[in-house]
Amino acid sequence: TGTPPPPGDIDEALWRGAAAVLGANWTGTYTVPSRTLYPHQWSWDAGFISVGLAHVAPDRAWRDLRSLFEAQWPDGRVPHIVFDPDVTERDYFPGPTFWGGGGTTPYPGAPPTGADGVPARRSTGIVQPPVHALGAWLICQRAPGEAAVAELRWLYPRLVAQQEYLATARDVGGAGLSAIVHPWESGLDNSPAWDEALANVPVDLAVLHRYSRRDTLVVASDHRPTDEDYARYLAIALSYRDRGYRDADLAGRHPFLVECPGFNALRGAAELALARIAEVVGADPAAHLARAAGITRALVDRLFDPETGMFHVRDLRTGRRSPARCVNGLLPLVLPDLPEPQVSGLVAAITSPRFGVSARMPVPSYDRTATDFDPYRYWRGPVWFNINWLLWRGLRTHRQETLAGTLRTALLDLVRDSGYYEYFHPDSGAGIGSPAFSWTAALTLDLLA
Ligand code: 9WN
Repeated sequence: TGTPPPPGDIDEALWRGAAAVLGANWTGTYTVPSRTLYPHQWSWDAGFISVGLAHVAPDRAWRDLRSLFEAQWPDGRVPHIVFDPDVTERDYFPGPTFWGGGGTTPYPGAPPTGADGVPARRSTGIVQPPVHALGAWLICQRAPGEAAVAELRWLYPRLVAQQEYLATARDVGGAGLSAIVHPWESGLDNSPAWDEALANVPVDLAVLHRYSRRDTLVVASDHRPTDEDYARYLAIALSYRDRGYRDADLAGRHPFLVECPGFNALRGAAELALARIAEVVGADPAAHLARAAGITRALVDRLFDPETGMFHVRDLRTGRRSPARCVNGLLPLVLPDLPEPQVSGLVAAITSPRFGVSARMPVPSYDRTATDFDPYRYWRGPVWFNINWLLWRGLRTHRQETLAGTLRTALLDLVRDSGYYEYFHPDSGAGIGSPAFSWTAALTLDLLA
């Protein structure tokens, strides 16, 4: 079928199945996360997908990232969704009309035209974790050559602008960490990490009822965020949108401003990937290395709790760190310069009954021992592939080879038994959410290779 054969002695059926999912979700210029649930391009999905495409179709991996960065805003932000003009408004909510405020210009501050002068695809005005520099670096490692260098030359200034935006406009707390302005920006939408900060956002179901959710028509509603969650998501998005997606004075007026350890750890990892890319394109890596070191320091100072041994989100409106133990609090493990006490804390958490990596099951999205742990509801319990892939890399970075090997086996068993699902039940391993999910397939390829 044109898919390159799997390297060496690996599970060929799993490899071909994963490649087929990516093939089916390819639109010609980018990959959708899922045909049924997410029919547009998502930002951090594109980063993970590029890592998998690098193994089977490197040209598509580069094209995917290009498609996303063609929709980058002049201020450097990379939108969390870039909408496909051929998909109807009914097929995903909230769609381009919501984000654009219904006006004729797509959105304030956004680029009026895209590549080659064609009208830009419309987008949201919020962002997602910046995993794209890591993706670009991994494509280049997997498929080096002149074409890769040319792609890196095109991407490098754009990746730098993305990081610059996050480091300046979004440093609302002034301590070197980026704030997210919406739970969707974290990628872990309804994680208990946001519960405290969201409690201060009033629920107005009338706003939600002006629209209609589409996700719960496709997936069981008790596997998705609640209507109360969605009412708050809309209120926060409208607050940002109605002020033109401007970041000045966020501290005084925006209802949701939180520092997330996962988001910032990935920003640090992006700076380290940019340092490697800089060497290839003839730029100076020093500033990237310095910025990465600063992010690690700020994470340790502001978000690490020595009592729990892990990282927690901080609400900038109250100054409080959330007590919830969520999987984004383990992600700083991806940082190679994380000091020893923090590495030990995270490894202890990962092996504890709260998150316990056993040979059978990868890390759940939330503390298994918490009273509100919910094995079905999205980011409040189920196992997610992208997060576990990041933890697998983090464990290897810190020479935890045995644990990394256990995690890899558990991840591959999960897809072999259940399929390339969006998320998985943390006890039975049953697939939940969308089947044929792109990042699960993409990262399966990377784990196998
Ligand atoms: C909102 C696409 C995205 C992922 C997110 C995941 C989910 C969207 C939704 O799907 O979020 O952005 O509609 O639920 O939480 O991480 O990028 O796969």
